[in-house]
Amino acid sequence: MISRRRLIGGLAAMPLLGGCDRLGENAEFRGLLYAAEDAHRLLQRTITDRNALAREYRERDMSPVFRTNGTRMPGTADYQRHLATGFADWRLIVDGLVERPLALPLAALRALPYRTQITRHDCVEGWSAIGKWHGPPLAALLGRARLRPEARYIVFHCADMYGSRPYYESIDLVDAFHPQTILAWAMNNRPLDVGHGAPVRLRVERQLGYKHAKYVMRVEAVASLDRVYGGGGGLWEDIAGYEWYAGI
Ligand SMILES: Nc1nc2c(c(=O)[nH]1)N[C@H]1C(S)=C(S)[C@@H](COP(=O)(O)O)O[C@H]1N2
Ligand SMILES: [Mo]
Repeated sequence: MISRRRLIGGLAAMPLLGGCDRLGENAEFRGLLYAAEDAHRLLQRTITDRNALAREYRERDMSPVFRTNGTRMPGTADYQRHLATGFADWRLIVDGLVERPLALPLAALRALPYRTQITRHDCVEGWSAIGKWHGPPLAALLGRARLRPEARYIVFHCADMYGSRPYYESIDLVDAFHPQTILAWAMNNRPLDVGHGAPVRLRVERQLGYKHAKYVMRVEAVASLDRVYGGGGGLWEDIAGYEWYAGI
């Protein structure tokens, strides 16, 4: 972030311009000060917007039917084996640019403090549904794993394939630390079912449906998305030109 103090400090240390001995009367300085002020306010507003909460609804607003979309049953042998054994030896991997990589069993994930939120899911294909989600904030997991300073994006590797390509998605750290960004293990008061992304799926409530990765197997912190799969930050970004930032 631009440090306003640093800028003003730097200016104050400069020889005074135009022979004026009172800084406040120096038009050039005032112009710079206002420009910095504007930039600061603009930056502030942008940050505030990204951190604003998505609307949360009441129980009675919940959709009677919340459809499934995209993959409804991952076909890989690995996923099928986990499903058959009730995810008993499944582990959520948190790795990449972290100090302390994690391999969390489902029971450990469910034992973490969780958030409950009733939100509206909006799919680009033109449907919406309101559902209730429970799960630990992603921030809590990243806090435990301790992000390294080079980390800029969080990548979600999923169990399902689209043809020969694995489904994946990614978000930046603003969304990763947003309070409504959770790894949901329950939906509408029940353990997450296969259609909706069992055992865990991402909820990133300020963005469109395709960002909400289902069947999350691995959470990876990276410095750049360039070398992750096709470089677009997500399967649909790579193959169909979807926007990487799908803010709503
Ligand atoms: N792993 C994975 N995640 C996914 C998809 C998918 O096909 N695979 N589809 C996406 C799309 S386009 C939408 S709209 C939502 C659908 O979530 P739902 O099936 O719970 O309604 O999941 C998103 N996450
Ligand atoms: Mo979607």
